[in-house]
Amino acid sequence: MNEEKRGRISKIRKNSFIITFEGRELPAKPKGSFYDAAPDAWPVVGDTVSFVENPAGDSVILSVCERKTLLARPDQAKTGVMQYMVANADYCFIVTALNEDYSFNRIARYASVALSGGSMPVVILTKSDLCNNVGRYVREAESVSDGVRVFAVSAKYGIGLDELKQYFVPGTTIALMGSSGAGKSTLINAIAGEEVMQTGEIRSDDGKGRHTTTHRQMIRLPNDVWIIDTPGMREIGMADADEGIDRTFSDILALESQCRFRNCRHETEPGCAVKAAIASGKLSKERFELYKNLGKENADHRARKKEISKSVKAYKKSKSRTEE
Ligand SMILES: Nc1nc2c(ncn2[C@@H]2O[C@H](COP(=O)(O)OP(=O)(O)OP(=O)(O)O)[C@@H](O)[C@H]2O)c(=O)[nH]1
Ligand SMILES: [Mg+2]
Repeated sequence: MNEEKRGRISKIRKNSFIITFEGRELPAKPKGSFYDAAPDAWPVVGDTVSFVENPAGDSVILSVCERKTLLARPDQAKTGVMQYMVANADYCFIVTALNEDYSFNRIARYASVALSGGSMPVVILTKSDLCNNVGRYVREAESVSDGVRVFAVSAKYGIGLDELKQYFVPGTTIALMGSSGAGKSTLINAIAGEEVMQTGEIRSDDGKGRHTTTHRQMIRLPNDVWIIDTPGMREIGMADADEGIDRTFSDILALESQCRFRNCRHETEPGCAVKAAIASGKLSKERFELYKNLGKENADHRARKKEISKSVKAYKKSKSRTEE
């Protein structure tokens, strides 16, 4: 009866967790010791957990099994705290619509976050039926990084979906991320062949979505592929993303290693391989600026986190003195 079982977290609402286990959905709560654990130790959607089933109420989550990947972003209030989004996603589908939603900058951000967390980024340009210049956008999105593949699809008309089949290998987990209204849930319905997710109209004035999906949710398709739908994100900041930024912009890193001076800032130094690449058209100035900006944002977050933890320590010290 009290045997330990293993299932996957498919949904979280406030502090109420749902475990998917042998086709059933079990409500569950983490055991008490989680309250003393680090924030990233808490279960997130996609996690495999060990638990004890309680047929009469909440099952008890005992531990989170080792994660293959973990996607995180800084919280929007910029308090230095990380928000852990999904675990064990082999692929992160970066969903961007081919309308006002399309943004080269945002694709690079998502790619950096995916690579930092260990997931393979795949760019999905949706609503190809609304765009008469699809090839241009595909090529531009491909230039974000050597590390990303790009597909243009129309979930509405079923165009381009066959090419995604290569990712639907049994046991694979795919998380979809992007802005509200980009078409994540519609794409999942098209992949699933039935309406498994709720979808919503975008606003007619600015093309933005209405945040139809409000919680992360994982479903298992009959072909044993796990799909995670996520709520649209307004922004995706850079934090703890050094590795992902380096991998997204690995060509720039390679150029930097060829500069004459090791500490070259790529400004006025002679023998600068980055500037030479920009001058010859091998590297676009915009992409280099983006690389610098994301790196700076990432470094600023680290500095802020340090500052916050210093003030928390100082506060705790002064508090313990007054209590003595
Ligand atoms: N023309 C066209 N419209 C699409 C396509 N895919 C999605 N849409 C429409 O875009 C709107 C938003 O789609 P959703 O799937 O709800 O978007 P979402 O990314 O899940 O949005 P949130 O849940 O708010 O994050 C809906 O009206 C869809 O019908 C497409 O391929 N072509
Ligand atoms: Mg949705």
